[in-house]
Amino acid sequence: VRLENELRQALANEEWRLHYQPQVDQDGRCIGVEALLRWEHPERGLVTPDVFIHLLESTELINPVGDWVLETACRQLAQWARQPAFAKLSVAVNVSALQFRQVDFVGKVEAILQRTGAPCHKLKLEVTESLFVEARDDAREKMLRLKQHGVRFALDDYGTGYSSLAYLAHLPLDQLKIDKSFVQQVIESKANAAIVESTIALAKSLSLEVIAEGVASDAQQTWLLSHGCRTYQGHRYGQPMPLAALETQLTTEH
Ligand code: G
Ligand code: G
Ligand code: MN
Ligand code: NA
Repeated sequence: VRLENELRQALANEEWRLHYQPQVDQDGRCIGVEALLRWEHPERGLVTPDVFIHLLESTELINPVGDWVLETACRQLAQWARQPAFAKLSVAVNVSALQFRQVDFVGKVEAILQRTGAPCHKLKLEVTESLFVEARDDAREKMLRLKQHGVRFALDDYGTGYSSLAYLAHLPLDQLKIDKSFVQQVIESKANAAIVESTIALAKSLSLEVIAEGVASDAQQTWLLSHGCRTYQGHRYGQPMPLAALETQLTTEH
């Protein structure tokens, strides 16, 4: 209960932060980032989402906090669009199913895009399979409305949920994100290698982009590249980090 009350105060106290994790191409060039929510607690320090996301969801605080995340990410996107060194970056934002199911979700995103002036085609929304368990047609309709502006969609944590090939074909997705639990064992485990391989093939046959998450070593990248996956995210390229650290990394890399 104490944590819940503190979460209720966190927005007013300006304790939310976004960290950014690089997403790179096969040459290691950063092509985008994933925005990841952090809570800067006055006593606990920096708190990661595994501690609080489920509480945000069960209290519906996920909606105002999710609005803050989208607004902050889009403001950053608009700012990067004006700087040649960062203009090509896309920003991926996690959207929980509850947030997506708000009646006015599409209108909210449209208003944020307009207010911030963010380039719509650089915004990628990461959704999970849980979104499609119920109200799949509603989800599809909302996605199509946002896609008219150029907003893109990634399916996060692919393979860990209620994967059904039916919804993959039915939904207007742009990218599959192979979950880190498979990628981390891709060298050691034949089963995980088979899952990753078939996911890459599936993405290709559905004309979806594919990104591997949780890439931690050169050997994993080499394996992924040789199996046709050319976009990566993981500690090999950088942890989630504050804005200043990301900008420093990107400007000193080349
Ligand atoms: O950054 P970290 O790996 O600790 O994040 C753990 C999980 O928390 C992520 O996989 C993601 O699903 C979730 N998460 C991170 N940031 C956000 C956010 O802004 N909104 C939502 N809904 N989930 C997030
Ligand atoms: O939204 P999603 O669950 O995909 O968020 C990605 C999470 O994975 C973030 O919490 C991030 O901190 C974590 N992560 C990113 N790269 C790596 C990695 O290389 N190894 C591990 N263990 N975790 C990672
Ligand atoms: Mn994600
Ligand atoms: Na994931």
